[in-house]
Amino acid sequence: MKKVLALLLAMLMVIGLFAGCGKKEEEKTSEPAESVATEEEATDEEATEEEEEVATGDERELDEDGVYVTGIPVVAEPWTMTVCMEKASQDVGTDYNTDKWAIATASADTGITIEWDILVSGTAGEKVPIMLAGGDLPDVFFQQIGSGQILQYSDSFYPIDGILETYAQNLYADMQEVEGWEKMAYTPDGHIYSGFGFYQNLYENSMDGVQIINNRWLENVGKAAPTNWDEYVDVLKAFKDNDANGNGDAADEIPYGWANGMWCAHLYQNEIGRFGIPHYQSNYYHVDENGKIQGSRTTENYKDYLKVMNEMVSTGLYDTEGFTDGWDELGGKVKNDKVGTYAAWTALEYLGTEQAANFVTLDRFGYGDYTCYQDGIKNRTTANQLVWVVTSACEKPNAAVRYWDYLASDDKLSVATALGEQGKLWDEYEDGSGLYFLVPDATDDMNFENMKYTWGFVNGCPMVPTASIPKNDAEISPAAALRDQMVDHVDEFAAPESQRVMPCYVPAEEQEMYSIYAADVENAIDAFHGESVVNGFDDAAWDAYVANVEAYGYADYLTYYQKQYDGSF
Ligand SMILES: [Ca+2]
Repeated sequence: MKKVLALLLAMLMVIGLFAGCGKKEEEKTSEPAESVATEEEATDEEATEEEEEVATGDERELDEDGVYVTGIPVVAEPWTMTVCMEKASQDVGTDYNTDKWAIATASADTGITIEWDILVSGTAGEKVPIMLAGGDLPDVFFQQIGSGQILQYSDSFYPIDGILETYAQNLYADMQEVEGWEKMAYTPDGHIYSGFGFYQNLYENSMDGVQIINNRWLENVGKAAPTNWDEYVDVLKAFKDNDANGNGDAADEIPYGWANGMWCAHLYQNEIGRFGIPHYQSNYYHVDENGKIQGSRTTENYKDYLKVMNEMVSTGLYDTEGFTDGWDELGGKVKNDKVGTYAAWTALEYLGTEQAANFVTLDRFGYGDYTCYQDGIKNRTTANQLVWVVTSACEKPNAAVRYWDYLASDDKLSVATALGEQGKLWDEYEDGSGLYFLVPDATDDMNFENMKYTWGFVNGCPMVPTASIPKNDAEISPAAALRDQMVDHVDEFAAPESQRVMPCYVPAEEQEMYSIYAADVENAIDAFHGESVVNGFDDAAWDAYVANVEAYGYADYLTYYQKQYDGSF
């Protein structure tokens, strides 16, 4: 690989194209044409060291399909490939080749034109399986293929594991940024079918709900924001017993609002962390600090959680309607100023700027002596496993791979693939210290979501490594920065990435086995949770519940996730 790189670096310097972006410039190739050489990079050690070897390096290696192994253009003769994807419903554009700056740029630079096979929004789930079953394949499926389809129709796709170090150098370098990337990338029989996509980890996505509390209510009842469980219960009682919202009715306050039908306001996901059990991706298991999958729902911690939650709900300190409430019901209560504290993405999800300003992030604290966790995973990986999947029908598969690899050659090109041209929804600080998000004024014809999906592919970009992910800058976008500040407040309580089960390929027979017991295990757990929180339980009921869940196959259920965590299917 080093030799190929040296060859390319030397060539790029000769024609004056080389410049880096992000921290991986030594590993990256095919820099975009608008880049300029800098002194620092021109004296790059690796390049100068081997420069003499490649004195004739302006003759690039061309393969038998007329595809250059490195550099641009990618093809010796213009070539057109078909790419199939579903159009996003928010995309108000008419032509991907002109609306999406990254595609226009990549096509001009690589010599490859895309003929789009666009599926109407909402139809891919039906049409792609028919295409796969009938062997009616485009050259590339873009964001349409899941890991199950890769395993089921493996002969229909082009594995890239053999060309990672040649035609897919940039994708390969990006993949290796992700801890445990092999488990995510390789199928059970040892193949890779796509580079990763989206952002390596987006800070605001480290967690879901973050608890906020109404400062005005605190002032009305003469209390400070609580910093431990006892103070918290004291504040909730003060909210309940007084006219905390100040509307003249001392009985209409809901001290803590929650809703199992609102994705970041579930009771279990937000409260179990106070009882020493980390929560991120599953309501039924967690990974301990030794990398072992543990059943969260048959522990003494969970038994304590149930007792305390029953006490909170039965005394009205926690909302009594949370099991049946959804997004709208909780939102109605919050908008009507009935809720003192709840777990939110930000207060702006329900409230206007003025009302939202009453809420502040609550400190995170545990119950009793338990270790305290915040729902979430520190800097969790958000990279997608499968994005750009080349098919076996493709006449020049290496060229199709290199087209996508070109968009991974510069992190700014990757961000532009997601969000459009620089200066629209993102830009670079003048001192070159990084990128930031922009949120322009919206119009009736073009709201913010329309902009994102019309100018870019949003999730459908080569993975943007952590160092190059645009920042939420408070001076540029206060609403986006608010979320980062909330995450900052409680991030120390989130579990580390090592306690997360990463996505991987699951063989069909394992998946089939899992489906036999999983629903029974989860249903039994959910039923006892609801019953116990609302009506309470005794030791005999607890013992019977534990035996019941085990009889349904909880041990097998946990073994399945252990294999996924270990990558040992
Ligand atoms: Ca009131």
